Amino acid sequence: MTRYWLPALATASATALGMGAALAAETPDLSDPPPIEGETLEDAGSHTIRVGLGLAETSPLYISTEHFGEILSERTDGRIKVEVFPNSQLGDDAQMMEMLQTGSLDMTIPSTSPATTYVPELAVFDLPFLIPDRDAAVAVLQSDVALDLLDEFEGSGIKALAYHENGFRQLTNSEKAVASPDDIEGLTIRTMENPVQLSIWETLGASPTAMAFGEVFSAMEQGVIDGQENPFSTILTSNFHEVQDHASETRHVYTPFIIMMSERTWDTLDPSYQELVQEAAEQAAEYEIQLASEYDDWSREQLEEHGMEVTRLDEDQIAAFQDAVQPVYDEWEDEIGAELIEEIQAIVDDSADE
Ligand code: KDG
Repeated sequence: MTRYWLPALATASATALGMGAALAAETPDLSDPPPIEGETLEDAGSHTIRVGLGLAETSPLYISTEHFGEILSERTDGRIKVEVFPNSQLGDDAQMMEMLQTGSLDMTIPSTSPATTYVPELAVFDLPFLIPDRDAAVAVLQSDVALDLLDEFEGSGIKALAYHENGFRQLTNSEKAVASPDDIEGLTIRTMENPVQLSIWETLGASPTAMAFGEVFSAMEQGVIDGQENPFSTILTSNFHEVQDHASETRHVYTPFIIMMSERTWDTLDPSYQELVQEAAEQAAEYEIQLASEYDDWSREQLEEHGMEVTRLDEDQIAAFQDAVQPVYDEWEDEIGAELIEEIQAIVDDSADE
């Protein structure tokens, strides 16, 4: 087990970026990364790969991306180096994907939600309460149906390598404890840049506004918005509890991340290196999903220790939210594709039977 401590320098840069005065300094006890196996590749040139992330240094995403770098470095005798830039330093998800297209950035790991600009069917992940638990999530992410969506990036200038977990999204706000859909009425909620996400919160009676992740902390601090929604690990590692008193365990959406590379960078790599990058992305994804699971309950407890009121919802309360957002399915079914939605639902049902 390993505990990661946050470097002082990173705290300073995060503060400058408006991510909160001090980042959470600690992580839970985390599994060590799996041993790096496989031969060292023959010399096929040297590369430095820059990866931009929206999340902080203590996030499962950052830690697994460091592991991705270690795999590449070790298997190429240091000839491939990976530099990771957290906290939206290089841009937000949408901007960083554009940078991949132009080749001004090598890699990023955005949520699927803003990536629907490139592959509209990814909006299936934005549908509320589609994925009920982590077993179902992992089954979906490993399915051919989901993996085929990664191939759809072909021709966009982006090479999509693998899914990572972001986690179940939970609502936070600065106004009141939310236990039922009625409590949402009138709240101004930040959503990811995605029309289905906006539709969820409109349907629930909120005033949603789409915003890049890097702007969320300041918007909440300045009272521009009342709340936002993200997994507990992100709420904690981005210090949202400093500006939000209430959280509700709504688990309303499970949108994964996609680890992606600029096609321009990809094309500069020798085929042996390309194969290694693909392998390392999949190994890092597996490690990240493990870390994300270790963060879940721990993050919620830490938030409570930091004084946040976390409202847990029982099955009936969750069902009330589920009923309230049904119109979102009616609105988006044709656009996303009824067949795709059914395929994902079938994978979810099968995972429950196992
Ligand atoms: O690196 C990923 C983040 O930029 C972002 O996708 C986090 O879930 C997120 C959000 O709410 O924007």
